[in-house]
Amino acid sequence: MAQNSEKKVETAPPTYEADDITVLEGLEPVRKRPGMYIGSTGPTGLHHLIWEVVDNSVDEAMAGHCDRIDVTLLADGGVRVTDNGRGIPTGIHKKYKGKSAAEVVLTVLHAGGKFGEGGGYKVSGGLHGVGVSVVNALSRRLKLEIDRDGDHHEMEFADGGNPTGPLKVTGPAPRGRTGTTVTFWPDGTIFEEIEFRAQTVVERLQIMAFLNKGLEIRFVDERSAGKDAQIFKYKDGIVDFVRHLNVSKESLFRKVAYFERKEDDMEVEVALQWNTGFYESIHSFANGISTGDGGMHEDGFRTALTTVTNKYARLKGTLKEKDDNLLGEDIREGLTAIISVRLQEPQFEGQTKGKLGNTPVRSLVQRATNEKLAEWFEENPREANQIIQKSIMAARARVAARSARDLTRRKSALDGAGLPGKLVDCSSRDPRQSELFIVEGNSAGGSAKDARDPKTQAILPIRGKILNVERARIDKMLKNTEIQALISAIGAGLADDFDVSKIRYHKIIILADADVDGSHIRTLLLTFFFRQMKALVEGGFVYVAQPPLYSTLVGKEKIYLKDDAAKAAFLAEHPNHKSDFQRLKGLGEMDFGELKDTTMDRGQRSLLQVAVEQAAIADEVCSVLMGEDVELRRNFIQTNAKDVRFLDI
Ligand code: 0RA
Repeated sequence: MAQNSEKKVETAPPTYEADDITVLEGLEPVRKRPGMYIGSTGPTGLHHLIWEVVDNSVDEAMAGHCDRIDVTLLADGGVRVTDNGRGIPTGIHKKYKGKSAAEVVLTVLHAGGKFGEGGGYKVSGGLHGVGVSVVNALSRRLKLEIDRDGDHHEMEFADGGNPTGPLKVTGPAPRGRTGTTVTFWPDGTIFEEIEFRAQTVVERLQIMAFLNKGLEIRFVDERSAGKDAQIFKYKDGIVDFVRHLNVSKESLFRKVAYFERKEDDMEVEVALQWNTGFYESIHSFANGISTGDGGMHEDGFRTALTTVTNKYARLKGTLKEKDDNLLGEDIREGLTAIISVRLQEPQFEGQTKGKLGNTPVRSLVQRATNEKLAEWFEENPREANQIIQKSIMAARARVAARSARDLTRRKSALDGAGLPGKLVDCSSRDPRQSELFIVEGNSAGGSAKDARDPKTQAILPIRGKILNVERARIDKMLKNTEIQALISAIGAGLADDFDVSKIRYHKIIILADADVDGSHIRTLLLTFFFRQMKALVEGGFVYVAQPPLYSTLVGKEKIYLKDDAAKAAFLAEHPNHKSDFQRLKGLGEMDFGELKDTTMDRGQRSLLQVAVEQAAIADEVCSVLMGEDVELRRNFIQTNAKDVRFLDI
């Protein structure tokens, strides 16, 4: 801060000195405590800069003045966001004498929305909506371009928001064009790293396009050659979003239900459809910001969905007087829904600020759903009946699962520990030092048994392909012997009953081949953990190990290379390497020495080579598990990047 002021006073043109001090004071707190404004200085905070700038353009679109936004990751590390809105006002601002309104927007905290003229309500995200001045404060350079009133204006800022000169007209605007372009280069002294991740940006932009029907958002990554623009534009908004989420699933019927309701200072839009699967996938947003922990809007929706469905089922006689009501969870089985609300001052609560706290929203969504979904059921009796039939099946499975679970509990009480017969357990009873290797097939299990450290390493061989829990209800799952073995070996229950404090091992390691079959079994296991023992994944207890593809000798030492890329890298580093490369067979054919060297002995450096690319694993699971469910995928990749770890020494 003091340091900045000095630097600024030294370099700024004299006429700008006085003004600059105010500006510096204005943005100083942001540079001093970036976390307060953007959450963190890690990757999340870094990407926040883009969301902030794009949000401003989206606001302009929501006000009806803009229908196209271009986001470009530049080869030099900058980001350019262009819109075709009205352009930030360029006139001299009354309050800040001598400064253009545009300069004020870029240099004064929270100045962005202050110019919004009346008429309609201005909605802006809570965490976002801190203003583009925050982006300026955290950039080493920012360039502003405005096309307005036939002129092209430019202004630049350096080292955290210091103007390098006033806003200037540099030429005519392109034929009748209006709009704003903000290009910024994040400050490397503030952020831990300043490289943007294209996938993160793309997924977010796509969601923004879904939530703002008709808005065209284009993305280009100029950092890699030959990448075409990705264009997101959805005529039907969140209806398209629901279709997109269900694309890799089998939908129960073709139609997507949609309704909306506007009241003086808030509005809600809901789209929903069911698939033949068994999991619910409800995504909610407030002012375009994902509310991953739900909140008032979701509560209102869930309550009304349960009421409306039971009412309809009784009205039509599908549920008889003697029948119990369907539970919410029965009705939500296979449901994909988007709930998007807009309101004036959203309150984001909870630890991760992912929960909407505004109470009036609950009533709005509940009333809207009660009324409009009842209408939709009346207008679409065939679909309504399919939903109810599916809910009834879910209710039956729920009852069956309860007795199956009771049975499992009784059984394990009788069998003492109730451990599965094929588990080769370790002798330690301390979960913190115990590891469970889940190994595909009996022969691999045999080698693993010989290679292990019997004190801390347990082996559970499983038959080729376990049940795909994505396609099975819980009652069926509980009858499956491989699943039973997993549940009892891990020892902490299942689904709602899962208690992570009871797990018998703090490392649960999936050991499967690098081939297609191995990848399939790994995916099935990860799916099982993700769906039925989520706390295991979230707590970082799940690991993935994979044997390397190659070995070669360097002198007398055997070196293992994970894949073709590792082999190529090794050859590049050792151009004079003469020894042959051994292509290792699958786990089943590896002898215990090889297995020990590559996957199970933490004393050996080569252990590192079992790790496969994190992103590849995440993608593999995601594509099977979540299909195109971008939001879920993103969450999972984040969880996964942190929590599905790779054996490390
Ligand atoms: C304040 C007033 C007006 C437009 C904007 C701000 C505006 C800001 C941004 C930020 C990115 N793109 C933007 N586009 C517009 C409207 C002033 C008027 O013409 O009445």
